[in-house]
Amino acid sequence: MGHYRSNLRDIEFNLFEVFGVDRTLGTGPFAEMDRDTAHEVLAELERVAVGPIAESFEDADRHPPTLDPATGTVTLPESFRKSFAAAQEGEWWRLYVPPHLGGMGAPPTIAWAASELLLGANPGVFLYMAGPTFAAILEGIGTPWQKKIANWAIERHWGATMVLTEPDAGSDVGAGRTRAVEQPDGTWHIEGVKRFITSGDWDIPENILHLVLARPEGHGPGTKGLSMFVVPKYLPDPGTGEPGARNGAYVTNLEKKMGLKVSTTCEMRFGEREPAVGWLVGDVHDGIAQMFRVIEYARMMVGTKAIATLSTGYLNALAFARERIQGADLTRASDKTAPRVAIINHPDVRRMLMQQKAYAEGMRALVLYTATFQDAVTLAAARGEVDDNAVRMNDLLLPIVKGVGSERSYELLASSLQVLGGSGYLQDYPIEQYIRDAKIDTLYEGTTSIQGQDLFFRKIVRDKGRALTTLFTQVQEFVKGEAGNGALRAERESLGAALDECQAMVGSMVGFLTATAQDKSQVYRVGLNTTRLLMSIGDLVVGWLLLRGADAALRGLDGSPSERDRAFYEGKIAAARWFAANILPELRTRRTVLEGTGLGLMEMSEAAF
Ligand code: ST9
Ligand code: FAD
Repeated sequence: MGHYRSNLRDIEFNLFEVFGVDRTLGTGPFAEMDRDTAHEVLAELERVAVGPIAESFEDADRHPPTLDPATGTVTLPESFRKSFAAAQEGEWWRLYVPPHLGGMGAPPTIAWAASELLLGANPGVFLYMAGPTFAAILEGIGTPWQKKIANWAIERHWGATMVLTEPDAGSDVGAGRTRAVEQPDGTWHIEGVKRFITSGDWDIPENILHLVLARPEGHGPGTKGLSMFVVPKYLPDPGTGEPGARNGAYVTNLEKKMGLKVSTTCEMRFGEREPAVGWLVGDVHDGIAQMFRVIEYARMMVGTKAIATLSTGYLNALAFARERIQGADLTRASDKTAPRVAIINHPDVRRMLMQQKAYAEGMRALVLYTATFQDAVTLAAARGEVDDNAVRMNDLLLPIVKGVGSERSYELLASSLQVLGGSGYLQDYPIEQYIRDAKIDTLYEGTTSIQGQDLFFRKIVRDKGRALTTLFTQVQEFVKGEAGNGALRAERESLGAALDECQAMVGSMVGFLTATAQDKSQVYRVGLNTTRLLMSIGDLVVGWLLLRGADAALRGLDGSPSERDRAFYEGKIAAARWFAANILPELRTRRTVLEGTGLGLMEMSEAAF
């Protein structure tokens, strides 16, 4: 058995039994993918993910890629090349591009469900698969020439990168200093140093498209002064797309990292050896908004990656807990002759396992719930309309998927390891690597601080609370409804109380913000609480989605489920009940802490730290 333990049963439970995604499968833009096809795709992908895609997970960590500084060429480990080839052979990239670019016509819900399998098995493989997705974005917003480049990128399997970060511009992208100089022929020369660029170079694709933020000469400061350029590694032949002359975008260093080692993190220098020729995307100076189209996919991907890792961490811990015999049952602890039991029988091990199960499954539901709004956006676009509500809901949920998904997964992977005792600390098991590989998820694509600020300032305040009200109204309707037919009454009450706490937290924070009209320092009271609010709304939504799952599971039990399904449904109900009883009440304390926030921490001198 390889390291990856998938949970397709729970993925499909959410898709079909909770969210009813099959209602739109096989129709409109998803005509090519009916429910049976979706099931076949996911089942086949699961087989390959657990098999050849997962195969190199450990070896590629122990034998990471290498850089030849003379040529700027990165060589990937042989084992990983095989995993990547398995993903390419299945042409899984077709899940991520629209039909007119060769896509399968999969709705985002199915695409993200598939992504969980790839990301859980071998996240590096998925990261190197960004080419078609990024090219499809370029095809949507580029000039006719750039659309041509995008089509070549898809047909010829080029790689792609997103290039924002610089030594002095991380969270503060607007501090970027990389310059863009317009040339008489309409191209641009990019000059500067970027760092931490994922997949900056690798030796499989014939070409790599870099989507680069740079500041045209004379443009203003901050993010609004940045423009986006497409800068290929090799300049393509204008007729055929065949890679021609080497362009001046080189990898000059590979970072040595804590984890996710097979995914290269590169320093890139533009315009030092040869000019780095680029084209202004769409011929418009709208770089940050254009780049956010890419960032939105990538933030969803990062949250999904983290949650996929927690899920396999939990399932590995569960398998261990069923096998490992240690100690007597607590009821017979004083009886030295009592039989020794598997550790899954110990209450504290059950507590750890249930916490992992509830969050892994609740956050999986969060990813797929978010994707239902992406489905709605796609369906509306096919009708030539904009589904404003779905756009707002997707925007609201993205920082929760990314911020909460990554923080909780990293935190709870420590619990997965803990279940294994000392064995978990060894490289004989995959969990120490899961922890190392998942830490990055709280950092890149905007740290958790950035996600918390994005949620409050942009997705709540700037949105005038519209999407949040829609979300809270849905939760409230569930609380007041008949879900579970009496069986979930206490849990719905607990959810109702948690909703009240979240509403009060948002109200207090809006109050702090309003008070800045008299006293600017009041904004610190907001800043001291944005992460708390992010995590709290995350818990509320996870609790609600788990209860929706429990409601669906109760319906499943009403039929005549197989023995396996009966246990599955009982597990769904137990997880939702546990979360409502053990996690949701914590929101009361968080609200009290939030309301009592003073300015002491900000007034304290730096020296006193
Ligand atoms: C990185 C890459 O870390 C890591 C991994 C790479 C993986 C690549 C592979 C991915 C594969 C994906 C495949 C998926 C396929 C699956 C498909 C399945 C269907 N939303 O607030 P302001 C815009 S890369 C939208 O004033 P500041 C907006 O245009 C590095 N737009 O910000 C706005 O203008 P306006 C990642 C947003 O103070 C403008 O920005 N680095 C949003 O100037 C200015 O906004 C980071 O993420 C949003 N949420 O700048 C940086 N927010 O207001 C993190 C802003 O007029 N730092 N805009 O609309 C930040 O995000 C900062 O808050 C900041 C601040 C830079 C935005
Ligand atoms: P900083 O911005 O210096 O942050 C340091 C700390 O300060 C963090 O805790 C942060 O939350 C906090 N902080 C900073 N500003 C604020 C604020 N205003 N309010 C509150 N707290 C704040 N970038 C790319 O462009 N392309 C890539 O492909 C890419 N891949 C990456 C791969 C890896 C492995 C890594 C490590 C990074 C990658 N990045 C990439 C860069 C990544 O997006 C940045 O590291 C990230 O945005 C944070 O920037 P920073 O590291 O400079 O940290």
